[in-house]
Amino acid sequence: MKAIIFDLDGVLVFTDKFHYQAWKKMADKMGIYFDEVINNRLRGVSRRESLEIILERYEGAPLSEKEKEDLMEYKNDYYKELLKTMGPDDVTEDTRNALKLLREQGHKLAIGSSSKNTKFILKQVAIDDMFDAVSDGTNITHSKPDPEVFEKAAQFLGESYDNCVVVEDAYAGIDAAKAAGMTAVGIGDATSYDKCDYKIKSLMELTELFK
Ligand code: B16
Ligand code: MG
Repeated sequence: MKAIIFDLDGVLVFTDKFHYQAWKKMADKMGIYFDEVINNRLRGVSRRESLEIILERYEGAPLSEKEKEDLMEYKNDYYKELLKTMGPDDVTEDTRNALKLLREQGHKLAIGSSSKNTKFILKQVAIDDMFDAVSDGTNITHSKPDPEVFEKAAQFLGESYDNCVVVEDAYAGIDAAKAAGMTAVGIGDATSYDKCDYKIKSLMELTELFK
């Protein structure tokens, strides 16, 4: 039996549009140009690194550490307001059924997400009881492509890295999985990345791949 570690945003739920709206609000306040192309570069990247990417377009006086903290808080407060509009319907039937079936097949399931809002999101969409472990932005010091978030997930599960499968939508997440010596399954955007061991269109395919 395998331990299957799921990335959250872009795999189980789709919060891209909320990240975009919240970063856009912050960028507009600061007079910084921001668009969906820049937003795509933030996928799987930590909040702090996301801010630095957005600030590449900032032309004002240098910002202090405190000002940067305030900007991240401003963004996250609005992002959390948007997350409150999510509910159980924001997880597809396919995803719900796949998680249920994988558990019935005897696999251990975990989350490996860069997001510090992971537990809040899992509760909002009512899948918080489907996982044996949650490793997220609150328990790591290095974000993807560093393997730490997935290594911690494996440690929480008590599994060896080579028995773990990671399901990811971001190139940085596939790199992180391979750096940990895990099997990397790409979905969504990551299916165009040649480092994936497997590429899937739907999570239900996992129940066949790892029967
Ligand atoms: P937060 P994942 C990532 O989640 C998102 O893809 C990325 O866009 C975001 O910046 C990051 O979480 C941090 O999120 O601000 O909520 O801590 O794809 O690793 O599940
Ligand atoms: Mg993701």
